[in-house]
Amino acid sequence: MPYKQLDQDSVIEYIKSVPEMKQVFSSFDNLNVSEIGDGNLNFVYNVTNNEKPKETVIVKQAVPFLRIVGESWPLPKERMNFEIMALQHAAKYCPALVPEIYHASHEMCLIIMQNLTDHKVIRGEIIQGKYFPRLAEDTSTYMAENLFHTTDWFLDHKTKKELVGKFINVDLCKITEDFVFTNPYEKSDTNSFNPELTQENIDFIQKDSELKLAVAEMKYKFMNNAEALLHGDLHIGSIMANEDETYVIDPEFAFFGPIGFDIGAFIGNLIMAYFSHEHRQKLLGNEPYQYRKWLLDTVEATWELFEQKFDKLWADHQEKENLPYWQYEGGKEAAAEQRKRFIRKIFSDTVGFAACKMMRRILGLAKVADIADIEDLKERARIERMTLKMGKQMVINRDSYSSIQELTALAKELSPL
Ligand code: SR1
Ligand code: MG
Repeated sequence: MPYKQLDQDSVIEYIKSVPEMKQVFSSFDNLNVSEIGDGNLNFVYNVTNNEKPKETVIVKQAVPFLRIVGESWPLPKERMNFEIMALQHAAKYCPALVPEIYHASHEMCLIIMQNLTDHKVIRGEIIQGKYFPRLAEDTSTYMAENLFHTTDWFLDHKTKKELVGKFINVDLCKITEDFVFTNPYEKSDTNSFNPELTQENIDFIQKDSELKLAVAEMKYKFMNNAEALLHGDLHIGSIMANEDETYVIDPEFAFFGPIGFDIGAFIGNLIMAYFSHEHRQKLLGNEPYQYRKWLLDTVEATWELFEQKFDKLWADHQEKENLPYWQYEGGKEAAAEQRKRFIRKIFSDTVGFAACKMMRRILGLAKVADIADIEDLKERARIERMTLKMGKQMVINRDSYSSIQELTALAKELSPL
């Protein structure tokens, strides 16, 4: 079927034409459709059988423009192919952590998948102060499994390069290059600020040479280090969860890039949530300590679990393959040292990328609701200044942090528990 942009009515017609949908819906007579997309790029429809609410799917379609801006900003709809491929790839290594795909169409640039009716996008829930006991465990597994199994440490040279080729995601990488690593650090029409931020606050980022060099180094790394297949946009709006389960969604930005980019995205978002809850917990009438502590505990646990899991996958693989340097005295120790050094480098990248992800959400086009929805603009600006201050220190000093606790200590220094 040639591409056609769907709407509430034509989604039903499309569903009826897909053979796999007969296994989901016992009848097409009373389907309810609602557009629920709250992201910046695509349209997302919830399709549910009114008579049997358990019969339900999500239809996600890419349109040939950037939704947050409108038709004046063209963006190839074929970006959906990356999401399809990335979900299929993740299903190999951590099927319990990604939604099931029922149908995918490269022509229609759409995917029909499992509707996670018992799970919510965690950003909104974290704003409300909800706990997700499995978040660090599951997110670290998702990252370790997907990232390790797409590195040269695991794949043979040919498979790796062929996969890198399939995931050359020109247009969505350009969005990240512009909106995460460029525009927020200079004067740009795409930036937007809280009016309560002063010129001095903006210059603190945009006119600091050391910071600009550091961000430029992170951008170069993003563009040139094809280490592993990334999710590419792993913020807390790309995770749906409840107390028992976690699902990672929306990998349309997938490409081969530096491993620390995914980890940094997730950790940077939790740090922003931590800052925002200095204000929010009071609004909710809660004692701020417990929830904010949980956010920082989750930052620490995510990194520590990721480090352990990535190292174990790698060590087990080295053992299984009986690599040559395991076959001499001291070889195993050398291999362990090699892993340690590489993971140390991932950590400094994680810190640098987390910083860029934080600063862009304050000065750039796309915000995070955690902070941007704070109605008292003076209070919002106060939280934004802490975020900028922390981001700046992190990116400049990214190589000097020797533990995740040093990073959470910095967050606590700027915004005490
Ligand atoms: C201009 S698009 C802004 C952002 O939306 C996505 O979620 C990505 O984070 C992208 O940078
Ligand atoms: Mg997204």
